[in-house]
Amino acid sequence: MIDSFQTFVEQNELIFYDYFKYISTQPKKMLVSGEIQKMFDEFIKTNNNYSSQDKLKSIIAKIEESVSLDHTMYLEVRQKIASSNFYRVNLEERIINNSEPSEFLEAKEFLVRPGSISDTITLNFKPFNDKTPAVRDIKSIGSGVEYLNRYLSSMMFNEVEKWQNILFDFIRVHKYENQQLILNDRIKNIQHLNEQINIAVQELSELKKETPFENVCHRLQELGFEKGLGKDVAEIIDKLKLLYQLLNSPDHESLRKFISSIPMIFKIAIISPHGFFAQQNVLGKPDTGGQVVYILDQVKALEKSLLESAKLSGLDSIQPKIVVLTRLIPNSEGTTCNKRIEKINGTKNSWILRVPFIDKNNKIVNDWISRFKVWPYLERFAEQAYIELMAEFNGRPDLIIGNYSDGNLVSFLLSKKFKVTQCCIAHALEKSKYLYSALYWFDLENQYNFSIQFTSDLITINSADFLITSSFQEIAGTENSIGQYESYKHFTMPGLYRVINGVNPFHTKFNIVSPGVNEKIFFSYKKKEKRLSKNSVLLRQLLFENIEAANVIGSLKEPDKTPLFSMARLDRIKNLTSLVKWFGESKELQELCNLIIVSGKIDQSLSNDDEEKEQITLMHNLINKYKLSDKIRWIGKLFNKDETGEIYRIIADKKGIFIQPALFEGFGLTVLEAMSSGLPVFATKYGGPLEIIQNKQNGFHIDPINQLETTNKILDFVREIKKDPSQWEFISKNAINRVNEKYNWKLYSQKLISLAKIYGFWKYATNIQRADMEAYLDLIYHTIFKPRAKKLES
Ligand code: UDP
Ligand code: LCN
Repeated sequence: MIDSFQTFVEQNELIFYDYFKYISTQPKKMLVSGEIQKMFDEFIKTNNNYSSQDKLKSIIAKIEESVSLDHTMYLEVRQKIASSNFYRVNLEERIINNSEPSEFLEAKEFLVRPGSISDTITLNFKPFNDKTPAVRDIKSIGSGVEYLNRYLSSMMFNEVEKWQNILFDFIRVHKYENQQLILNDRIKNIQHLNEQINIAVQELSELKKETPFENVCHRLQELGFEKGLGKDVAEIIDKLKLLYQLLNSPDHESLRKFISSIPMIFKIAIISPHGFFAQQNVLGKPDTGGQVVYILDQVKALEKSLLESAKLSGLDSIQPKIVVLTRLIPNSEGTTCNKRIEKINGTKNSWILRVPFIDKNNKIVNDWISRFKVWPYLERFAEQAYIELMAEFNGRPDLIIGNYSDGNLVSFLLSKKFKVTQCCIAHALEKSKYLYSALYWFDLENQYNFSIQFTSDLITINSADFLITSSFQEIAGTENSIGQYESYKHFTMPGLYRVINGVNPFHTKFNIVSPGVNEKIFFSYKKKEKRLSKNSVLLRQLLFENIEAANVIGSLKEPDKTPLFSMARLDRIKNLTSLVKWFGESKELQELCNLIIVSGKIDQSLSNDDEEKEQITLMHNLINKYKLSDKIRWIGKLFNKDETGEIYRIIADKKGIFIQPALFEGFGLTVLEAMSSGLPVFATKYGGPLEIIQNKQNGFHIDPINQLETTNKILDFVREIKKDPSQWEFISKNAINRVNEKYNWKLYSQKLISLAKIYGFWKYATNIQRADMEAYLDLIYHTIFKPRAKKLES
């Protein structure tokens, strides 16, 4: 935007102030972007003096929120992606002034809970955020490591001596258990290191390139070098030269290359406490979905990369180890979640380690608990896990990866205790899923405990050494919508605290590293030779042939109609009940299609999750209300992954469509799975799918709030493919290509390990500077998080 908002208002004062006045006289005193734009259209319609102009509309579309209090209006204007300005408009004097986020937040507090302002403390992260490097332009958001490398190498260049010493000390720290790596203490200082590099390079250059490390290890040790530089002479020379260059004329490329090649990650702890974490029979249970799938695939890919890089460094004898730490659930509902330890299939040395929750009376908690209620148990869980991880790893891990709010909190506690690098993965930040979830936290507290969860998120976002996200929008949204992390920048929970600069989306700690799909399980429906034929027949019968089964509702009268398919946990946000309603209210959809849903359970008495129970009842009511029983198959069964893969392909055999109607989706693995199977996908435009799918090229965006538009979009496509089946083929082929090109576990794991090393170096180099932020976070943990979590248990 060329003009600043304020200037633009002043230049067009007549229309703007009249429009602001119009908004302020509406009964709703607090509005969000969509409502503000809609009101502009209404204003123009009811006011003959003005006409709508595109420029004006585009400026109004930048207003993120408005609050009207008497004759004053407060505005948050998101001028650019991830950057907001605040304004105060005096409606009587027709003046607009710059304002502060705190004033805007206080206006909201006044509206929602008058009297709470003085009880609401201010948490301000600006002083800490200002001290850390940040990318400058929007395009670089989520590519933090590239900027950090440049920043670091320029510091090294400017303060050569200081940084040579930091690097020297850093390299010398590296050990695997008791085995020293890379440098030993024969090398005393930088000058000595430079000399020894020159001697080593000169002597090694006289040998054959393929001479293995073992043949030169004695001489290298005498010179001060240890294992870990490479498997043969060629690689050792390369590495030594790179180190020499980095010490004497650093640049970002040599820094990245050298640090990424140091063998420093062998043991990884991945933390994921909530839900049922197991390898079979769990997907689709409450709180148990994409995160489990993501982590199991991630572990396999990470282990492979760790093994490859150990081999390259000449450390074949080292066996990397990955432990997924989760909760042990004694009443495990037929799963393996009551077992302490379980090997992860297809890995050499990766494990699921389960530690139970202990209550305040020191008793083990026996049953599953909703992810919204786990907070009181996490500190005790972390303490016990610390002991068990120490034993499992025979020391400390080299990297801790937290998952979702609860896993990140445990990871914060453990990384502090182990003094290791902390990586944070959100998967889905609850804050963005519910409109005004922070502002109305008080009313939602009984069900969701957002005051605890958002405090936990604030702590972990700020404590993490680096964060990885699956998409750009997760960090900073789009031109028109705010990012999931960005939503933590300024917010208020009246009566508790208001947050200023809680997160900086431009921070270099943000990196986009998208997950992939397991290619052995999710592949094109056309690859007949890879498909399991026995499985396929049974599943086809279950989906289409109306075989009686205890966990199925509906039987298809005309099984050959185009199948509209959806699969998700039966959670309110997944919005499957709206899909049933859309189907129920469109006669034409019913004429052309059947609806196939795989989700949850069909018997609500078998569920112990309140939301799932509510959704089951609603599903039944809708099916009855719209008399859908001969046009729908609702299968309430948990499938294993290979079965799920085949289900998507069977739907694709029938030229079906996958629909993902969520009100909000953090990322959306089902979208990737369906696309890689060759299904045209219609998925929500709120969240990750907006970025996965390129509208009309390899799938379609839908607005789940707009029933008519969504139904018409699906209908248009169904009509079109009836006339011209090549349209289905076109989207199907593009969908497969999109996933193949963009979402890949191998790239993911290489990138993640490289990030862990670079941020590990950065942490090492800047440890002292972080003390003030750590103290601030500790204060928040002990004075806000902990008492609130404790209260949940009493
Ligand atoms: N899933 C499944 N059965 C179900 C529901 C879901 O196997 O009944 C799997 C699905 O294949 C996907 C994951 O669970 O791998 C859901 O991931 P997604 O990211 O779409 O959503 P989440 O559940 O994590 O919010
Ligand atoms: C959790 C979610 O809700 C999904 O949107 C993600 O795809 C999944 O985790 C994996 O990150």
